[in-house]
Amino acid sequence: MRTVTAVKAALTAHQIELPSWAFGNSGTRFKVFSQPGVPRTPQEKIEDAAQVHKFTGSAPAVALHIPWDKADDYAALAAHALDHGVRIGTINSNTFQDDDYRLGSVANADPRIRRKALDHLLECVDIMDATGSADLKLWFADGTNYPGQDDIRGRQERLAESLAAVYERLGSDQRLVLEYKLFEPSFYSTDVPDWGTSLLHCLALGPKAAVIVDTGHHAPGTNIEFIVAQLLRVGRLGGFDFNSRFYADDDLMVGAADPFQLFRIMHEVVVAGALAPEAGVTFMLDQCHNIEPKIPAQVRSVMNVQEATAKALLIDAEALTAAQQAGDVLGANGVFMDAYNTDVRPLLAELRTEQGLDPNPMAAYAASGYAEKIVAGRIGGTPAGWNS
Ligand code: RM4
Ligand code: MN
Repeated sequence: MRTVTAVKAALTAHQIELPSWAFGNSGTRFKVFSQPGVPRTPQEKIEDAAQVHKFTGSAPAVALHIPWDKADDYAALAAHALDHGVRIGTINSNTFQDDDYRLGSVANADPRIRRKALDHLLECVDIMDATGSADLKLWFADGTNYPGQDDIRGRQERLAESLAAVYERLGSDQRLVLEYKLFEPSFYSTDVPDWGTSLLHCLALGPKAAVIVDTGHHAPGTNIEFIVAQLLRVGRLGGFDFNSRFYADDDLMVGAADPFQLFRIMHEVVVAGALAPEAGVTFMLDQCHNIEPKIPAQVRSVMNVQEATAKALLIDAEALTAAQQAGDVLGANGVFMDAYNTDVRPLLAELRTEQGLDPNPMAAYAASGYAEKIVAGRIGGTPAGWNS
């Protein structure tokens, strides 16, 4: 069993990456509710992300989404992040918000549109060069709505060709990470619907390609920790887009809908030794805060991940293995549940105090006055949101 010191050391090393878009306005297809004080620029999104790191000590990277975070000077944007105590992480591409992509982007039958999508992805790698980002995250809305609409195999070939061109452009320290999603916006066939399809493309590309597991992108009831274990086994888990869902891709706060599932996922990460940054698994949040205030929602999400991680680290590995090997079904499950049912909040509060942080990040952020400051100060300009 890990000592408390070892658990704290593992939690200290664990890093969570924040999505810039969580700080802008968002909503459903029915309505985007605007909140006062939301950022108007990528710089302001980074400043808000830096607040989350300031109060949790565990969120030192912020992912960008291009073109939502388009900037004239990306090296300057990276310097701005460093000035605020964070760094730019994953670069997320966007090939789903242009009229040209009605029938798809990199898998489109039209070579002109495929070229346009590829050029965008290559531009994202240029941005990574400027920001020092290691990962290019690809999620494609590509697919079809009606049987017979397009050739399913042909679309895979076109996709593979585009991916190979991006892969070719990567530097030695850069990765392509390919995210899957079972449906939406395509309703009949999606070109990268599952981890198997993503993995097949990654294997064909080479070692710098890995799969992203977005926890909201599965059919209800899917055993996500099994997928995580499988990808870790073959060294192809690039990272997570964490969020929670009750129905489809709800993008709610991670750990809100199903903290037990998050614990089971983190257990697979811990047993694979994949928690520390050197393991090459990114722990990103991909969330939208439609009705709740955004910065504290991100703070809460980071805390939820930390709580699940702490519980996973507290599993008595020797006792678990012994029970498993003895075929002791109830004993093994008991060891597992004992860890899950441990209240780790005092341990995390103690760790934060040792790190020079406030033991209660939610209260500390609320008392800091930052929320009032941005509401008063961010007047004029266009609030950031999905379409800006
Ligand atoms: C997609 C997917 C991507 C995210 C976009 C906004 O459903 O989860 O990761 O960048 O939404
Ligand atoms: Mn995602």
